[in-house]
Amino acid sequence: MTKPVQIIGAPVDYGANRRGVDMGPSAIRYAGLADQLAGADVTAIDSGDLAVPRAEERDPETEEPAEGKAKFLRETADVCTRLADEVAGAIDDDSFPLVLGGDHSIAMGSLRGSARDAEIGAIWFDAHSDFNTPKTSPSGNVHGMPLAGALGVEDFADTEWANAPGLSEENVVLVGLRSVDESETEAIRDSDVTTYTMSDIDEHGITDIVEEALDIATDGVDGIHVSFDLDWLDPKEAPGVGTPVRGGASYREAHSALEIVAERDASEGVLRSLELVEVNPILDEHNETAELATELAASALGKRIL
Ligand code: Z70
Ligand code: MN
Ligand code: MN
Ligand code: MN
Repeated sequence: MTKPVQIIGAPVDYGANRRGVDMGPSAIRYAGLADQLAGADVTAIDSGDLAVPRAEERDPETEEPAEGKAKFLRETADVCTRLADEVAGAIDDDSFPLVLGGDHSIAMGSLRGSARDAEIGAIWFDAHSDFNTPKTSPSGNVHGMPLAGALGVEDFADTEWANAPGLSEENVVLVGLRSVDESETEAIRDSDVTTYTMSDIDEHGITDIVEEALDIATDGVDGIHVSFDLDWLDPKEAPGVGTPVRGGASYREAHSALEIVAERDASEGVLRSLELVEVNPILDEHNETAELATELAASALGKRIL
C-alpha cells in the first residue's frame, strides 16, 4: 500500500448478541497493529475511535424499518452515518481507511463511505452471509444484516443510512460461507451477488477462488472494499469471535487470500478500503485473535517476507 493508512476504530457491539466485541479496536491495537503495519512498510495514522455510547446505557428496543426486529437500529444508524463520513473523508484525503470493529454492523458505514461518489465492489470474507433484514432475521442482531443493508435489499430499500448506492450486487462476492439462514438463501438466490462456500474452497483452492472473486468484484468499478470477519477462520485459529463456526479457513488460507488481494492491488490499485471485524477479546485466548487480525491487515496491505 503506497497511500498512508488511516486507522479508524469503531468500538461497536450493538449488532452482536455478546458483549465484548466493542473492545476489538483496543485489543487489535494492543496486539501490535502499529508494528505490523510498519513491517509492511505502511505509513499509518491512527485517528482513534468513534465515540460510541455503551449498549447498557441504551434501550435495545426493536425499531423500524418494517415490522421486523432489529436491536439497537437507531444507534447503529448513528454510528454508521459517522463512520461513513470518516471513511469517505480518508479517501478524500488520499489516505486508505482501515476500519477496526466492532461487530459487523459497522460495514454499512464503511461501505457507504467507500462508495461515496464512486462505484465499488466488495469481497466479504465470512462464515456467515449477513444477508438478513429486520423482517427475516431470526435473532434481531444487526451484524447478521449489513450486506443486505448496504445493497438495499427488501425492507432496507429506503434505509438511506444503510445503503451504499455505488455498490452493485454484480460486484459483491462472498467467500468461505458455511452458515447461511434459510431466509438468507432465498434472498441470495434472488440477488446477483456471487457466493463461494467453504466447499468451493476445498474443491478449487483458495488461490483460484480469490482470483475469481477479485475479477468479479473489480469488474468496471473504481475500487473495492474488503470486509473481513474474523469468524471466517476456523475457531481453532480465531477463537475470539462471537459466533464461531467449525470448518473455517486455515491460518495459511487466510493469509494467502489477503496476499492475493495485496498483489492485485500492487498491480492494479484496486483496494479502496478494508475492515476487520468481530474480534471479541473477552472470548479470546491470550489476545491471539486480535494478533491474527494485525497480521492479516499487514498481509492485505502488502507485507512480504522477502
Ligand atoms: C445469523 C443471524 C452472524 C456473526 C453474523 C448469524 C449472524 N445469521 N453472526 N455474524 N458473527 O442472527 O442473522
Ligand atoms: Mn459477518
Ligand atoms: Mn460472521
Ligand atoms: Mn465448483
